[in-house]
Amino acid sequence: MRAQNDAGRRTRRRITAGALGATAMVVLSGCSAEAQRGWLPGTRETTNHNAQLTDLWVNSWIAALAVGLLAWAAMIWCMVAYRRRKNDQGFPKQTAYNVPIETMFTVLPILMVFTLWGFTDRVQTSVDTPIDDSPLTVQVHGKQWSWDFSYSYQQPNGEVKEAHYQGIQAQLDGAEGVQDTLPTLYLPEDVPVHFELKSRDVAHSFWIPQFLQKRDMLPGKTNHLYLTPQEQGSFDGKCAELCGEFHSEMLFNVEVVDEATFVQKLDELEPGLVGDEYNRNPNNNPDGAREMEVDLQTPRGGGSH
Ligand SMILES: [Cu+2]
Repeated sequence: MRAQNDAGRRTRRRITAGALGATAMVVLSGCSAEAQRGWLPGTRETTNHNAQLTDLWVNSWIAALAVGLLAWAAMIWCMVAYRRRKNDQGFPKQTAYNVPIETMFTVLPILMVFTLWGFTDRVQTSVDTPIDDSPLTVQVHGKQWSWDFSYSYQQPNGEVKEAHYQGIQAQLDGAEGVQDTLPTLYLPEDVPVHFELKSRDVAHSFWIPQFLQKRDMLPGKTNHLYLTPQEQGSFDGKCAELCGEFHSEMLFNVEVVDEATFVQKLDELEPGLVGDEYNRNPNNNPDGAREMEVDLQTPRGGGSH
């Protein structure tokens, strides 16, 4: 009788293990390219950072799933193995505490959090390492509710080209072709870009979803992003910080083009740069205010002299 029970249990265990293994295979191998990059937008090659950001994302999910499967299996096993059986009476054996198990429950999660933190820190440090010699610096000003782009590009022949574009608010009226009227950020393929991110008024956030990076734009502060676009094409950009009534219309286009086309586009833009002189709150920008001869003591809209 006992031998029969043992054999049955072993078979059941083998079936369970097989089913779990098959599920894991299907989930982990990923049925499609989308699944393999964790349904993130873009591809591994869109910028020089996409591959490592995708790997961090996908591997974190695999680790979470593995921990989840272990925890769920342990829970279900407890429920089944220690269920109340027919003819059971009273309470099961009551235990107050178990120091080794409770130590494990404390130490394991701490280890897991630090492991996750370690991998995140490594990728973050690599992605955010400043690059001082980018041939292209793009100063981006966020403003309610559009974008200013100022390009400073040192061409391979050493000549520096400066050009800018000042956006006006998009009018999303549902008509076709509105996207073409949005401000367009041009970037050359395979050229490292240094973005200087600023705000003219309130907190905004610079986000090109397919580039997998997003960064705050705060009044009175400059934030930085360093990346190299590696694939030509059109991408969507948007503000990712609720910044007022028309936040949802604070959109832009991104065109990654070859170097020659990029230089040609710069020639079509307004020459020179636009700086902080157009910031709405001159208190955050005393230099710009001085250039524009704004009196810092007088509130804007008020006072007369
Ligand atoms: Cu905004």
